[in-house]
Amino acid sequence: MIDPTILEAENAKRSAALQADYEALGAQLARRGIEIEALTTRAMGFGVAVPSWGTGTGGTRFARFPGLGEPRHIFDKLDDCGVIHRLTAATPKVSLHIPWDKADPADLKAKAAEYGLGFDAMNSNTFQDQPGQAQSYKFGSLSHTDAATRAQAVEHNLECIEIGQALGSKALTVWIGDGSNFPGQTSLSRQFDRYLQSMKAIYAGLPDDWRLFSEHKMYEPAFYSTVVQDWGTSLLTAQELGPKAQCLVDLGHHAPNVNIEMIVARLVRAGKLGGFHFNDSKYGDDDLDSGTIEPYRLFLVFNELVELENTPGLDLSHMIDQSHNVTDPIESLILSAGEIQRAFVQASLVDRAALAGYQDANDALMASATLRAAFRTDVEPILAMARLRKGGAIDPIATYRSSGYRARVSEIRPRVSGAGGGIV
Ligand code: LRH
Ligand code: MN
Ligand code: MN
Repeated sequence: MIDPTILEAENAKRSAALQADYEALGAQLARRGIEIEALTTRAMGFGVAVPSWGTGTGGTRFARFPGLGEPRHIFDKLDDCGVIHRLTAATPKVSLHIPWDKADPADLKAKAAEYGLGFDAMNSNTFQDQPGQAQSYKFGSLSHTDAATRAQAVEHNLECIEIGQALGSKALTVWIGDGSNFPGQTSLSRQFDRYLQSMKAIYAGLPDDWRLFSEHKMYEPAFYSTVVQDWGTSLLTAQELGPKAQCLVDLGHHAPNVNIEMIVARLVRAGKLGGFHFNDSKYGDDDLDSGTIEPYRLFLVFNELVELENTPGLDLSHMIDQSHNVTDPIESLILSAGEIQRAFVQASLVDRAALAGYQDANDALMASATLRAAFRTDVEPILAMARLRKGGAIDPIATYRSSGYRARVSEIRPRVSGAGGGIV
């Protein structure tokens, strides 16, 4: 998919500069008592999953403007994920959405294996009706007033687990759009009881080595109330279900200015943080590229994760969940994987002993300065070196552009019209 001679040539153009930058950063970090090689090893061990649905142009509810070479189906999407991993060497897994990605699991596995890809959490979809579906989700799915509709939604989730088992996935993420648009439309308490009852039925079908992630979101598509609207409801759900149930934090699913890093710390404390959907946002669930709007917030999330990384039982699924409207989705996903990895490495170089000392001494100024010293450090040479050593690209976007991949696939994949189209 990416011609190795192009990759090598692109890396050759940049390797001398990288070596010089890496040595300079190494010397600078050494003066701060930090060993650069330890950070590079950590960067090399870091991975974040790509969402299959992120490889296509998402669109908004107003319009969709497809690009060239839009993936036609899951196998094209896996090709794109293979390219992203080849260049970043940081996206070893793909997260699938069912039924969007429904195909013979053996074929999916074989295709992923071509690129050395595995599968992260499966995502169910009971927020849309599918052709031929008996019951409609217009008024909800797992929390619907009608038992047959709830049963259909439970059955779909069980099917996602079954597909995921065949693929080697180990988790199911459940996000529902259930809620209400008007005060009084639904009983807030009875609706939640129905949701819990359905989730218990899904949990009962969960294999022993699987986890069930509940993903909260403040609003949208429901605009007055949402059943799983915040981390409190998500935690309540996970606690009521049992040890295999945990919470998934999508960074875009909160009110503006909510202190997400604090939610992260609380969920780890409760033993209930299961994973992330990384993206960035300015206003709502904008699904913008990670680290492009509030990079410091992303860093602060990773600061908590690194501080708590030795918490017994902590095993996080790092996943991206983005929608791309004006960029080539492959480029956006490459960029995001790098920004997420960057936040992880920056958080890894926080002087934790100094920070704890300043915190204990109530030295607010020096404590916050300690965090910012890490955040301000340009760790790009570490990220580039990690990619190079793993066979990836020093500059993945430039290498992707010179590979001609998009032009090549656009010859095979038919042009898609966005005319008249809204959100998928
Ligand atoms: C909901 C959500 C959830 C879905 C995905 C497509 O906004 O974040 O994770 O599965 O978007
Ligand atoms: Mn999400
Ligand atoms: Mn979302």
